[in-house]
Amino acid sequence: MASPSAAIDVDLDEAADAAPSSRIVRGTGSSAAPLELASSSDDEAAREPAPAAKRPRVVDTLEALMRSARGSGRQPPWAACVCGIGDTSRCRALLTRYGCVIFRGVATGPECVELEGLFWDWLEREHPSVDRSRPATHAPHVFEALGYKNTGVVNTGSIGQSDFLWRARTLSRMVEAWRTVWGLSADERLLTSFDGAGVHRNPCHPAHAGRGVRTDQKWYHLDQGPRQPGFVGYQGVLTIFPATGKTGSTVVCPGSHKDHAENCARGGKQPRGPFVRLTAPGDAEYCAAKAVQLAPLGAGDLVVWDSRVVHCSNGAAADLRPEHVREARGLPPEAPLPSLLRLVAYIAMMPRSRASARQREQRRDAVRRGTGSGHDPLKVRASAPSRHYRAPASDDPRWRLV
Ligand SMILES: O=C(O)CCC(=O)C(=O)O
Repeated sequence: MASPSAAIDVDLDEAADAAPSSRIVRGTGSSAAPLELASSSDDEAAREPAPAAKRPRVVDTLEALMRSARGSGRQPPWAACVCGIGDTSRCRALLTRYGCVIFRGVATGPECVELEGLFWDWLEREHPSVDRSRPATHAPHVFEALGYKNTGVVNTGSIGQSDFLWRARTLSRMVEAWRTVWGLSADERLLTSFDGAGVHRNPCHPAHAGRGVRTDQKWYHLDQGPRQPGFVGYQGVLTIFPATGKTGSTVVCPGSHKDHAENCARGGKQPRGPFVRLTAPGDAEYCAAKAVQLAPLGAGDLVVWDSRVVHCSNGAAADLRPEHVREARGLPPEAPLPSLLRLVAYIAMMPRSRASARQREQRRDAVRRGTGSGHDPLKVRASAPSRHYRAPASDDPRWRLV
């Protein structure tokens, strides 16, 4: 098994990567510091490390972070795996090393505002008792029926074919980011998952306080089981609101893709399907030693990880206070609190050439009928479609990703 620190042995300009979201340079990839991997036999993209005296090494900082986080019950924020869109060699190096990568500003600020509006359009149509401007209507009986109440994952009401998800998938920088992940040329086509969304309400909001809206943390898992050894694909999360260590974010164990077989088997686990919970003896220790929150993230940042990476999401910290929320969202001290703390779109793409003719037809059928998929674009699901669902017109751009 790789030691926790071995997976983090990289020299980066941390100031750029760990910058609060308000200071993150958008859209240019310029916050991606040069990647200087320490030489190691399993790093195809390894380069010579920089002289040790020139810069602090992230391995030291990360070990210090993990030490200081120990006992806090919360994974330390870490965002050193930033890559610019189009930088395929850095992306390959980060994915090889950590199994995860962050693209900043895949959606612009106005696009995030539009995406949030599309989410509310979907929610108000599916649940007419909800009014986006009246947080008292964002009630437990509605939100708990959207999918998994413990994690905030939404998978009902044809969300996977909603305008919200499709707008996010068809953003030009989204497609370019996924091209970067796969190292595709401009003429190679991608296809997308029909996955859902994640939504967390704000436990500090007066309408939600005391109503048990805080979602779980440490639900460590894999979405790729032992029957699929080796590389299969990637998963992704587009965050619509800025995220900090306090508000909650995606949690990953960097480098854990290298331990996939052990993670599937540790403690006598015998998982049958792709979903593997890390709750067996020894799992908690493994995750505690390695897990970080990918934070801070700005609105519109995309996180992508290898499906063999152990991951989960974090709900709000137990000590989250209104000022933490306002600070994360760039709101003045007297501003009303937002009802939602987190809104994310799950998006996984892969080269179209990986789908068989039969899988492509199943995917077209899913779009016609309004059914979705999980993280794997090749496995459509026979979920009940929304009665409000209407298939897109034959010239709709979304068909290009089907
Ligand atoms: O919401 C997240 O950041 C992660 C969600 C997740 O773990 C999953 O959908 O498998």
